[in-house]
Amino acid sequence: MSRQFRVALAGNPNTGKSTLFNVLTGLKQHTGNWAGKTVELKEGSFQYKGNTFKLVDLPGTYSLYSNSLDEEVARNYIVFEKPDLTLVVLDATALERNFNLALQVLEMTGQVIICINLIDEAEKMGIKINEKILMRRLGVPVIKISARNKTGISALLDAMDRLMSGEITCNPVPVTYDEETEEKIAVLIPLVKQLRNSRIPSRWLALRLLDGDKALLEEISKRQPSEEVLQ
Ligand SMILES: Nc1nc2c(ncn2[C@@H]2O[C@H](COP(=O)(O)OP(=O)(O)O)[C@@H](O)[C@H]2O)c(=O)[nH]1
Ligand SMILES: [Mg+2]
Repeated sequence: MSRQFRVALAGNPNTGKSTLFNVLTGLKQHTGNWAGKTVELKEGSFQYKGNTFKLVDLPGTYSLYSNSLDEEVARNYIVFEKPDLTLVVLDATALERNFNLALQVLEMTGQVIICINLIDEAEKMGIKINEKILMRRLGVPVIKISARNKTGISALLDAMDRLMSGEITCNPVPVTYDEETEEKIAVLIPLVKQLRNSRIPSRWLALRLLDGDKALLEEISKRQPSEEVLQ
């Protein structure tokens, strides 16, 4: 039976997200306004092995908190719209900086593939990336690609297909914080879980609460019936 999957593309600005989006979707794309806001999200789709993959190119951001409308739109999409899969596109020449966003996404959803893009540039600079070690340490597939040169795309499509069919699974390794933070997280998680209908990842929400993310609380209030609003 033919299935349909929603795939979000996340990453820092200039990591080649739109280039990858275009490679995957070709001409089948349109721009939609997101939830009445001014941020435009490009949407497109493609078929692979009989299944349809609907892609959304999220705004490029350095983090996914509530610092800007772009960050809120990208974060809301991942947490509330729950795509079946999120592709995190990283710049191979600036991995350390890029991993910040990757780790944030991994706290929000376990259904992730890491695409290390601009691998051609990294190779020119003599940067060697061992994706097998990264895969083991992160617990999700890591694929090296060059969106511009269209290399690694078939490996990426194969990973997407195998993840969606359940042939492979993600087991993201959680980031461990200092003892004090971990104790607070442990107190908050059971409370956060009591929220009826809450499909928001509890550890992530606990962390956001500890960070005092008021904009997120407002978003949750907007999206949940009044009696479930966090006090
Ligand atoms: N060398 C190289 N350049 C790339 C690659 N992918 C994208 N680019 C270039 O990087 C720049 C930013 O790409 P874009 O797709 O707009 O990035 P976005 O901001 O993440 O959407 C453009 O000039 C692309 O042509 C790649 O794999 N290799
Ligand atoms: Mg772009």
